[in-house]
Amino acid sequence: MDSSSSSHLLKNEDEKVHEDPPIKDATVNKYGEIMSTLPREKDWAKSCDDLYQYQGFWYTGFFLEGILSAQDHFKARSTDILLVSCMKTGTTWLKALAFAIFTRASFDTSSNPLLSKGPHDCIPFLEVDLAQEYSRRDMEIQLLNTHIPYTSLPKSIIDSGCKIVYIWRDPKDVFISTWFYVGKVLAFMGFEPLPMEESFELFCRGILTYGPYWDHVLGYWKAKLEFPDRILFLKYEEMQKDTYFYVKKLAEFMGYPFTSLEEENGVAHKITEFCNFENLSNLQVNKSGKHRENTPMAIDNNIFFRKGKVGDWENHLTPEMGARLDGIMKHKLMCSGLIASSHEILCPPKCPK
Ligand code: PAP
Repeated sequence: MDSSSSSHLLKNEDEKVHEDPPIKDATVNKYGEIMSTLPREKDWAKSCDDLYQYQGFWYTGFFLEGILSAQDHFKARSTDILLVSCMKTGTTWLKALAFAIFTRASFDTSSNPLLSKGPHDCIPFLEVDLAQEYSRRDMEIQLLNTHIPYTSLPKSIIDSGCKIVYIWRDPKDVFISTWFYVGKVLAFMGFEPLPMEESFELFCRGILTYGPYWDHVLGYWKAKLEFPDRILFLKYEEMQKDTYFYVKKLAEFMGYPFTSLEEENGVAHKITEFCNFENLSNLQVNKSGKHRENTPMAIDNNIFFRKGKVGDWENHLTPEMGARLDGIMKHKLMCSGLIASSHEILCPPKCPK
């Protein structure tokens, strides 16, 4: 990678390519009309706004407006690299790894912007940061991230042929991670989160922001089967077992493989260690800093770091609840080739092509 393609990542606001005009009222009204026709279900809190079902998936009004706007306006480029996940499946980790890989010619791990900005501030989030008609997109930035399901991606992403990295995770840990995260966010907004058992029922019915979880995974898996070279499929549990292997795989897929000199100098190892849960969660910026600081959407970076463990569900769900989620996942995914048995939810074949 040439260093000029990464130095822009630190550009100031005033150096960016586009300026945002005010959002047009007509656009907001247009989405309001669409949204008023959609099926609704209650979210994971008492007296909180509903979730809307759009193109088969559930969203809060805030995310749905962003998705509708991104579908209308976002212009992808063939050189983009899209990091995709359903919520709480390893996005923060994947963003840190991809950013450290992409910027390594300009910054080593002692000077990387990840030391002073959380991973979510280093890579823009499509449906929030890039959804407007005149996006503030820095045209040099190749990395972006989204939770949008494959079948709802803006058409320009599909047409561009850009690379996609997808990360998924055992649904039992996804549920627990989501429950703790959503509980904190809702409490912060002044809502009383539902008890775990009630949220679990909703999760099993597929009702969660960006859910059903299994349909999200299946959508990208089918796309992977159709476009094998375009999509890299990663699994959180496998990455925990052999992060170094997947860091090299990710770099290769992104088009920035580690050179033999870099291998000799241990660059891939350093990135692996730098981005591990222990190190990242203990950086001051992630302990006490804020994501989207100085905006109305500011949120503590530490909300994205909880335990970072495989199998924490066992501390919170009964074996019956675990078996129920495994059963749903198996039923939904078995014929897809992604998993051949419920055992593989936890132990998939290494790095499916
Ligand atoms: P997001 O969808 O809000 O972006 P996401 O990063 O996908 O969240 O998921 C958060 C989970 O990843 C948390 O899992 P837990 O609740 O089971 O602990 C979080 O702790 C974990 N996580 C964050 N950073 C890392 C990391 N560097 N390595 C491994 N796991 C991580």
